[in-house]
Amino acid sequence: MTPQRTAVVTGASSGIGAATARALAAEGFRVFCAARRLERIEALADEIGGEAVACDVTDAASVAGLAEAVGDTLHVLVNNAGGAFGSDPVATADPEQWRAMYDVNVLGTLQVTQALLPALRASGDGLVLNVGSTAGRIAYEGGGGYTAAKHGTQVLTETLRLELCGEPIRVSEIAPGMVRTEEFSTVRFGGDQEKADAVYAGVPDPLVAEDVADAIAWIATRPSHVNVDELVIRPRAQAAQHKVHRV
Ligand code: 8X3
Repeated sequence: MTPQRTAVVTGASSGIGAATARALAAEGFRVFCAARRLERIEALADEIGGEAVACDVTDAASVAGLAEAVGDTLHVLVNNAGGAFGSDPVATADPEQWRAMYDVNVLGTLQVTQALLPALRASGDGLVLNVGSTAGRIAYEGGGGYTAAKHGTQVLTETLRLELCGEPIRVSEIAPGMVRTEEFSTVRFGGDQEKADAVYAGVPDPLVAEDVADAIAWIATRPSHVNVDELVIRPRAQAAQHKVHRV
């Protein structure tokens, strides 16, 4: 019997991360659900027969703990932990918010990838799948810190693919556009639910976390020689960042 394939999903406590953990479990993976909020990931791990690992991706010691919990081999790493903090223009944005966005979206991805690369290599068939954003493809007003960070995620991904060429590790990025999740926009606007709701107002069908998770599971289940470099995914109503159909 072939041993069960394993996956790590960071930011698994909600949204795209939680949906991805469920989707990969449904594909037969044993999933390590990593996030800071232990209660949430324990419930998820119970539900899907996975493991909960408390992890703050911006903390090196915490990431080392994740690597230890995972052990010697790993097939799939989904670097999903990330987020946007604030929406101020460049002229007045808080550098601390920019630092925090770079920290989680870029350095978090870097640290977790570095810590788990040996296990991915040891599996003989690894995949690093970074959750970027359409914000990593374009600039928009008020998005400076987030777009800069997600451009960073994209470049990190491309660089890693070049550097690992010849090794048994695929490197992919998924770049979602408008996805309505329970927390993303609320966190971005510091808990202002009205502003958060306005993002999706009148949009017939924004993507939901499950749509993105479905695409991630698809990437992760292609044959080993197939590397999906990048996959941009948006709702039908969003033809481009500034071109959103609202009713
Ligand atoms: C989220 C997409 O449009 O808020 O990563 O930048 S957007």
